[in-house]
Amino acid sequence: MQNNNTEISDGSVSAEGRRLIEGFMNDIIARNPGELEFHQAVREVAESVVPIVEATPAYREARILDRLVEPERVIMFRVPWVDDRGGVQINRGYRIEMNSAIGPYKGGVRFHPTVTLGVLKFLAFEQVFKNSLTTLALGGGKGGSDFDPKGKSDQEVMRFCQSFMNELYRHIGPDTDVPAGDIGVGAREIGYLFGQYKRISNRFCGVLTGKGMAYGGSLIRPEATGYGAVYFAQEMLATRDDSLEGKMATVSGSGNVAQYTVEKLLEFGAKPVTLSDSAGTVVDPEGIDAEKLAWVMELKNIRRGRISEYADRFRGATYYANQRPWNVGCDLAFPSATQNEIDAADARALVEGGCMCVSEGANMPTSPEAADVFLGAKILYGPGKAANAGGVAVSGLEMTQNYGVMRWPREEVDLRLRQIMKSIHTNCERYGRTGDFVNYVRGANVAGFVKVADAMLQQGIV
Ligand code: NDP
Ligand code: 2IT
Repeated sequence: MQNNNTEISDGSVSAEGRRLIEGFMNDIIARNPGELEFHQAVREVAESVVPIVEATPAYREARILDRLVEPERVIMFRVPWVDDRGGVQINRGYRIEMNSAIGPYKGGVRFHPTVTLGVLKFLAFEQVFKNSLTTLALGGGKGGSDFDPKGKSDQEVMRFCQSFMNELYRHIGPDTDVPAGDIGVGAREIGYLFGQYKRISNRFCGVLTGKGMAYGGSLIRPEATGYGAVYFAQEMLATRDDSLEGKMATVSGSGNVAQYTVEKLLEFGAKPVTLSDSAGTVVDPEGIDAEKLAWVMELKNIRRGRISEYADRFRGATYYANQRPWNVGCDLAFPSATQNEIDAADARALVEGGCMCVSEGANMPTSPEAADVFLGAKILYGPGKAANAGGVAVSGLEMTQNYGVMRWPREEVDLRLRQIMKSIHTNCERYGRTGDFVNYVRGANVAGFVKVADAMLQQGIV
């Protein structure tokens, strides 16, 4: 790691570095008013990479960082659809094509009422660094809508997806932009989106990932994000000669990422004790075992019910309305719901409750103040752009299989996923280690940045 007048020897930023970061952030805030999550994501990266930029004249002169924070393209569109009662509904659709320096735009689509331009810009920005870390040729993008699939019939979801694709199709393609799932977008929605793309374009191709196994999907893609977050925790624990075996784990969310996090934790002999949704948390001191997990998967993926029902079904479990899982004492925490779901008080409760390792399945679940608590306590803290990169990595493997018109067996995809998570960990260590502590936040930001920055330099001012 370079030493210069913006950085001091323990890797922290000097007074001069801080002045540069504040100037940069003032500009970001003025140019992107009201986009709080975007400001937050950019600041975290700037804190890590400004010293590198200042020490590398070529980056500075080519204004790499100023270009990285400006999306290459933002598409916003009207999504009109007709509900089951014949009423006209209007939502807003988006696709942020953030950076294509190292590959086609790649990233999920989120359907949730909290979706705004600023939320999607933060997610697209994170995706650029995450995708760079995967070692694959994937640029960064994100899309979505303020549509809420909750309480909608399958027919309504289908009509919405078709209308969304009626505009999106002209902007995407297997070598330009390849969307996938995220919150509110799973196998059902990807199926409807793919069907409509194929119908309009008359092409059958790998334009989306997370596809069903019957039409070009990859084995292990549904599991990949959760499995990857657990593999990343395993790598972090190994640096302290420790393992997952016998550890008590809190998990938030109860969707795709949370479910497969629990599945992999069980395989490694850990004991997951919580799940949650936006209404509350369920705590099961006896542990969520394979049978209970199968019930949760049926509840969430088929019946589309609420996690509160778990406590009605399983004796010994308790449901806490409007609570998050972070007050439950644990060894490991896997935030797997949404952004900013751990605040400073939650982080302190985790550390005081004995938590030694946090592996983020969700994107930016930890507030900046909470991240400071984890870093200050020197626990193992794997930020989302490293820890949850397994999902997009297996999306990249799905693209490879589609290009080759082939399918790898489950064991092969899982092995590649493990290798990718291991290499992400090694890369974070390389840029984040100071003495015997690894700052994975800095490691992930710098490792992700350097590859994209070098590609941008080589491609000229575009
Ligand atoms: P799902 O839609 O399958 O599940 C989302 C879960 O999070 C639900 O339990 C949901 O509860 C909860 N949740 C959503 N919004 C909120 C909120 N505002 N407050 C509290 N809880 C909330 O999504 P995923 O599991 O796919 O995504 C979870 C996280 O993982 C997101 O941050 C996503 O960006 C990230 N991620 C996902 C990847 C993937 O491959 N799917 C890859 C990498 C990261 P409720 O039902 O009440 O809304
Ligand atoms: O945040 C993410 O990395 C995702 N939602 C998955 C993106 C993808 O293209 O698989």
